[in-house]
Amino acid sequence: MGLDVRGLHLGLVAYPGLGGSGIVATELADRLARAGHRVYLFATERPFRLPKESPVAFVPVDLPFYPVFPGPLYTLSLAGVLEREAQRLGLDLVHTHYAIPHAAAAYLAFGEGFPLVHTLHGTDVSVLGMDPAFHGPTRRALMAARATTAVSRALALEAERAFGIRPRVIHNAVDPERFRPRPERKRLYAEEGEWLLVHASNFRPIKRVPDLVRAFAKVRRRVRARLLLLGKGPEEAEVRRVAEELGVSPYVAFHPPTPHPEAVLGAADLFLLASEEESFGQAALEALACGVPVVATAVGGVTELVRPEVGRLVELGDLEGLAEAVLELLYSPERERMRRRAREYAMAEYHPDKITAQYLQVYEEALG
Ligand code: GMT
Repeated sequence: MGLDVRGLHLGLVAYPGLGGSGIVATELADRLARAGHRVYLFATERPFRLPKESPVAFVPVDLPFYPVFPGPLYTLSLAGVLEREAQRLGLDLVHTHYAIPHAAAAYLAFGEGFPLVHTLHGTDVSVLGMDPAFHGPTRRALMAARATTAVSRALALEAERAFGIRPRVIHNAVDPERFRPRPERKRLYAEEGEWLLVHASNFRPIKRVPDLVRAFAKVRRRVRARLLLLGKGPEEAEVRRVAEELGVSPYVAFHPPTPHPEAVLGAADLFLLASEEESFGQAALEALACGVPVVATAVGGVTELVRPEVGRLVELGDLEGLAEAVLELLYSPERERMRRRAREYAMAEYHPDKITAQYLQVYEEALG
């Protein structure tokens, strides 16, 4: 008989900002807490997507600074908080999201005797995980954990090559109540008769947002369309420059990050993603749940997410191909059917109940 995993005391560790790993951790924490578990979310600030009325308890990780330190010691501070609070709160298990430095911090706090579960999200394996400065301690921490999960098969394979571990694949979830079609909002972002193309990210170079603008300029030569870029980040100035250079800046709009991306995504005709690396593509999943088909680059876990019946995949850097795929989907006789399929697919494969049950199964095994 399985262990009774009702009423667990769980500590989740996350980055609080705009990144997908923090969103995934926060939403999982919220669902677990609403299902009756006592959930404590450890982060340097209250996570951006944690609803005010959430039953999750936020535990701040303070970053004390002493003049002798070269800077704040996040890993050590987190380890100290975890160790202290786990005892005080009677935690049964700690689950970290994004391995660097969370896995090593948890290992430092508890060693091997405590149930630790880690979820790998992307660059914690492919970029930082491979950095010689972080690889050794992260590998040791992951090897010692009771369980490690990865958000896609592509990432699990990468983790196997990088760390010699075999993570279990648990895809990310999307809430279909919240992420649903909102065509009535389209008029807020586009003019009558314009197609609305949306992208959402943290505008890091890896997201290749300037590529999107270049492809959009090709689309715009053929049809009336608007590109709405949701988020903010280091490439914003370059994106504006490219839009200006190509003469499409009047049709490229920026929307600041919002805790309610569903209000924008639900209004779109298509969602675009041109990343050079993407272990999953959470924003693309959110768009699919809104009934919005996706055109994306065929990289990493995006190839698992974007099936032909709900979108199109193009080669990285193939801007002509991207523009063609956009036009094909906008004018496809299958357009309405594809929108319905996108939503049905997201609900069937990535429903929060299904994904939460998979994490609880991992907890059960880790505790057993
Ligand atoms: O790994 C990162 O670059 C950061 C991370 C984040 O916190 O945004 O993103 C990753 O995790 C998301 C949630 O699982 C995925 O949807 C993103 O695809 C993934 N990003 C990359 O792999 C670049």
